[in-house]
Amino acid sequence: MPDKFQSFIGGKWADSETRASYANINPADINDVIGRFPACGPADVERAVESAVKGFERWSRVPAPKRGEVLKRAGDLLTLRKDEIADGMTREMGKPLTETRGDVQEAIDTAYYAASEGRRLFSHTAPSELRDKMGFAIRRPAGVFGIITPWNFPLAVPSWKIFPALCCGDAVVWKPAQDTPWTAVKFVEILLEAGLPPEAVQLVTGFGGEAGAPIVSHRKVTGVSFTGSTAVGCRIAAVCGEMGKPVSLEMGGKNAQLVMDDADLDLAIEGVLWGAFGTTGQRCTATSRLILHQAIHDEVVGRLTERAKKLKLGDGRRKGTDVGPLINEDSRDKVEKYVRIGQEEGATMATGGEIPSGNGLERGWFYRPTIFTDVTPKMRIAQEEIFGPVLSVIRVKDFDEGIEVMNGVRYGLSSSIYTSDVTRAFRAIDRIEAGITYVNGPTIGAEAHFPFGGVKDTGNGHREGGWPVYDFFSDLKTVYVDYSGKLQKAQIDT
Ligand code: UN1
Repeated sequence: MPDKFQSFIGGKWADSETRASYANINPADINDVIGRFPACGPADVERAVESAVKGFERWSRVPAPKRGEVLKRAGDLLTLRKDEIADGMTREMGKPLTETRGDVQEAIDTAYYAASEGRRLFSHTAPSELRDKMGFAIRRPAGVFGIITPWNFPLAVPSWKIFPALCCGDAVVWKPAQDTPWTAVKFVEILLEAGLPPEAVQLVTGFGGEAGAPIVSHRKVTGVSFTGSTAVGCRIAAVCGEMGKPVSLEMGGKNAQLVMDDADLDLAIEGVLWGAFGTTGQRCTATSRLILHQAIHDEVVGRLTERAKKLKLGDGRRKGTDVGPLINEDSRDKVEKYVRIGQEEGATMATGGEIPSGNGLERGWFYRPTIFTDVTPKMRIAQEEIFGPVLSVIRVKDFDEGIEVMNGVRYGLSSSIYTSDVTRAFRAIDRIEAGITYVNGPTIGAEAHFPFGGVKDTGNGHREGGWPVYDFFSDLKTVYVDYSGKLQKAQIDT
């Protein structure tokens, strides 16, 4: 019998009202069932939101520095349990242990950042235009937030949302991806152990249609923060738009690394291997296009292909594994579909393009790191997000064409340029249409205390990470105090 896990609703661990549950499976070995988790539905969401409203009343009255102390303890507990959580996270979503340890570390960093923000939560003040009058804005808790998160960073991405929300005094109703409920259970356990009032966090496991959608449309849910696909994000935004709710969206990417003729090629090759095939290419920041200056194109392709062939596929919990499996069958099918599309479009497959077997690989959703060359900018494999270990290489004649190709997609999350020319580097920073640009580093590796997010179809103007996210999760109240003892009229008593 597989282990049975529960959601956390109404201040206690609970099954779904309908008792429906689903199996959570190790993507590196589909015979390994991690456990059964509640498949929650609208009735569970109703209970969760009602309870979160009470949690908000209580938590929002705790002084912000004290809220920060709870988050500090959560960071300490994550630090103590880093290896255990990384191990379980790899088991449930596949990326190698070094990466899941990084995922936990990102949550720890975010916890400590949020903890210290409890003693700031700065806002604005400015001199009044009138005598004997003062004006300032104060930051206030905003309400109950719906948090909907993906499986590729099962702890880091939720922590980017949940810690700042809690720091601001909000309560959260969290629907984690159906593929990574185990990590979510661990996160909630830690929040409770750290001293969070139970009703301030609600964990609703299950599927988007049944468990996610009712959170988004619930009238007592103040706002929604979502990371996932552009298609789902836009549907969520439509509902929030109708209801006048704030919504923060972090969506698709088609990130490129541009390598110029003056680049350090060793560095550029290391960078693209990590950016394209780390997390099996399943990051919204993953490098899925490599734009090469024609002068170094053949050399980079030759050396990169050799290196990619040597990447070791396997169970992420086994030592020496470079690349884990895809998250599930649908994701691998999608990768296979795009590889076929690439071939039909006339791109050349330099390596990969197959499902591996042997050494137990047939038990998981593995796919060989794949590189397409002779890709032209309008091909679907150069335009659409694949979310897997597939890299499209595009040759350009110069810097201007490189930037044009880089910008010629609907997304704008991350980007990278390798060059030793400082002028080119700054021109690239200026001209690349993306929320993040790396110089001489791959497209992945965002740090917890910097703004994170994208332009164009990647986002809707909000940022996570760093300080901007605190704007999203709090309200501003502007206060005017007139101590003149008479009626003063702004704009009229000039
Ligand atoms: C994501 O893929 O959704 O910069 C987040 C990075 C990580 C976060 C990725 N720190 O690649």
